[in-house]
Amino acid sequence: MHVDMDSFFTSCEILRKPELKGKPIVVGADPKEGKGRGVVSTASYEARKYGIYSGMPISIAYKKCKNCIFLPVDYEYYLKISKKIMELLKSKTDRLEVASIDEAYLDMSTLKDYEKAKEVANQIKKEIAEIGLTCSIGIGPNKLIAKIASDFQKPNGLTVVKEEDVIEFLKPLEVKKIPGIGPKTSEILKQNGIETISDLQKVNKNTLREWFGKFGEEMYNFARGIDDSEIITKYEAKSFSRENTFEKDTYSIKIIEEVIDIISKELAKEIQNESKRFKTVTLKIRFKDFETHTSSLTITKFSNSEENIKEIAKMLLRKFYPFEKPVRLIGVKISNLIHENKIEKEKSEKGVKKITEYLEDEETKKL
Ligand code: TTP
Ligand code: MG
Repeated sequence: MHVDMDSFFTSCEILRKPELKGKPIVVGADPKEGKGRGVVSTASYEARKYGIYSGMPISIAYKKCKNCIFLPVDYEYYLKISKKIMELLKSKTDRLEVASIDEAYLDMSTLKDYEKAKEVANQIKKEIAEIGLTCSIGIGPNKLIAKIASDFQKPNGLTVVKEEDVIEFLKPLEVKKIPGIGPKTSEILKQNGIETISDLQKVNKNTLREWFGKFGEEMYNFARGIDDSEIITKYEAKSFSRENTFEKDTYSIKIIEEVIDIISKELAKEIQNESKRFKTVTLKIRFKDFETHTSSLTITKFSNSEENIKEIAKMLLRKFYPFEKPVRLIGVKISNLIHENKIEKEKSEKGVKKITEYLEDEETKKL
């Protein structure tokens, strides 16, 4: 199940100012009577009738509707309401993925059938209405279909697409309904005569791969409603990092390397606790005058070893040595992470023994 709030930012505004209900509202940058910079965050459904949509320059939105009510973004307030909604959704499932400030995926696979899921959806809609908001819900055999379905009858919609109806459901939809197909991709498809998902279903995999690389393959599957991505229940860190500001700015590589040793040990412990491995190490160096540089190195095998972090960070440090000015701060980040159980067997050595054998490109090899 995918739940997406309707015109979220403007609905939150109406919640605290009920007199705005039914009016064309635009939340975003200050239009400054048409001279404003920045964009529209969202428009109420009444404002959308004037052709105003998210991401549009605010100056154009102003031209389209001078009488619309323009409000600034109050992210903190929307986040507070979002948290309340997510709490409510959490009580309906063991597995909830908060996908953005106003949308979430709920695993309903323990329920007996689609009818039961529909009952839960109606209950969710009722409880959200009690808060004073509306949402649209999609139910399907996977995340992709649930998401497309939630968008199908917006606002305040509920759409159920069973496995056997997926292909027919997708056929008449425009290709841009597939997540990841934005204006650029849909333009390329259009130039090739592909406008609906039905058109897309007729293109073979190799052609899509030629046009769009790896995403082309995904597109081939998505056009058929195939998606095996899982619900991600907990926030997964994309990187781990630590930094240290020296008590006194220093020229001493010995002092800096000692800090790198400590940081590397902490990072290795952290990544090992989460059963993860990294491929990229980034060093950050800030000099006395706040001039800051970062430098990264990616190895070809995943590692979780303290020694590897140390070694790479120190190699990167050499790029800045001898220091032209005293060093104020040093930081190390490990990224490009993978969970251990997702690594193929032959790549699952604990660490990399000779780092130089695993450097990814010629430039880093020179190091
Ligand atoms: P969306 O769910 O994409 O849009 P929405 O909730 O306003 O409208 P809809 O009824 O079509 O779902 O985005 C949720 C919020 O995220 C939206 O209210 C404002 C914010 N947002 C931006 O700030 N910039 C953007 O470009 C988009 C798309 C959304
Ligand atoms: Mg929304």
